[in-house]
Amino acid sequence: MSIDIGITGLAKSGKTTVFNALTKGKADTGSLGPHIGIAKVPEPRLQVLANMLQPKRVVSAEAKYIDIGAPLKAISGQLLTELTNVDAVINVVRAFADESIPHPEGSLDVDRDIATTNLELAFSDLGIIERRLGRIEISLKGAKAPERQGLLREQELLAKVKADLEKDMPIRELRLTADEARTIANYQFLTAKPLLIVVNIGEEQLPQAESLESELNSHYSRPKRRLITLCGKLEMELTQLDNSAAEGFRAEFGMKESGLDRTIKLSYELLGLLSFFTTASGEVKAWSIQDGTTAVKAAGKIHSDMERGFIRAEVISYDDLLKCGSLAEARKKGLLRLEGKSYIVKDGDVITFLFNV
Ligand SMILES: Nc1nc2c(ncn2[C@@H]2O[C@H](COP(=O)(O)OP(=O)(O)OP(=O)(O)O)[C@@H](O)[C@H]2O)c(=O)[nH]1
Ligand SMILES: [Mg+2]
Repeated sequence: MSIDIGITGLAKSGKTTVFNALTKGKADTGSLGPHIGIAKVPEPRLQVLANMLQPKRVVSAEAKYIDIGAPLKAISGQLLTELTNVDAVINVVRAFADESIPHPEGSLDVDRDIATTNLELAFSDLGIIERRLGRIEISLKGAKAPERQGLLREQELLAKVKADLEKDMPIRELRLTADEARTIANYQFLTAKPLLIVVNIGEEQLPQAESLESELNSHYSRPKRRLITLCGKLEMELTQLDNSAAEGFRAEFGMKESGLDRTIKLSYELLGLLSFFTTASGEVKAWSIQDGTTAVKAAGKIHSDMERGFIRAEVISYDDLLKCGSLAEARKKGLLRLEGKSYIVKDGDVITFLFNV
């Protein structure tokens, strides 16, 4: 199970270009979506572990990107389901100037376009809420006391969320009780998901990329919402080169880190994800999980049999393992801990799951 990230934005903002850059894909920018692709999650510790343990295979965690490829207000049915199932949303906003590519709104305006997409996301949620409120209304007519209570609570919560959405307040920024948050989670609302705004700049704007990013972030950075600048076109072209040539280009353009690595890392931060590693069967693998995940659930991420037949986990932190140089040495030093089902997995844990099937 990978992390799924949906790519939205206005027409001709560079969604498919950014999608290609992220997934090293070659989707035709002229073609309609949806495009679906996989990206390896950058995790420098994975290579260090591989150098030490010399496994047969090294396997990165993966993120799945979905370029919806249709305007938000036009999507429904299967495509809407696809989008509401994602874990996080990327909104591509056009900042590059190119007269040969007409902007749907007739002019470049990053703030306006961010506001427009936010409205569209909210509009999709309002549609879901209204349909549900209508159904609750009908159910209430024949409902018996216990059922009635639950329906009334849900009605009240949805009415509150609706009023906030109408005041431009996305669900991810609402203060909800744990109970309310659970109810809301069932709906997969789009404005409840972490949002990464990718401002797609032209090559000529690269020297200002950093200052533009911090200026925009001072307006747009909120809980579970962040903004980055990225030159989609250049990043897409760089994916076609080998690593050292790409590095050379980056240096020339004064780009410190690959825009793709930054995009994935930021999405991970917004989602509260961390990495753990497994080393069984000669394969060193990185996995991503939500902060706070228990050992038994982490095992389930690898295979449902491992969750069902979970016995215990043998755990060592990445740093401790590095100090020991090998798992055998770590075992000798007594640094391999035995942990049970409810152990909360920490970032960088190297884990061997013991299970029976
Ligand atoms: N000059 C310039 N052109 C770009 C940049 N990014 C994207 N483009 C071009 O803009 C056009 C639209 O890009 P796409 O990636 O297809 O945009 P999109 O949002 O997927 O477009 P639709 O799916 O048609 O709504 C393409 O011709 C791209 O090559 C950029 O940074 N600079
Ligand atoms: Mg497209």
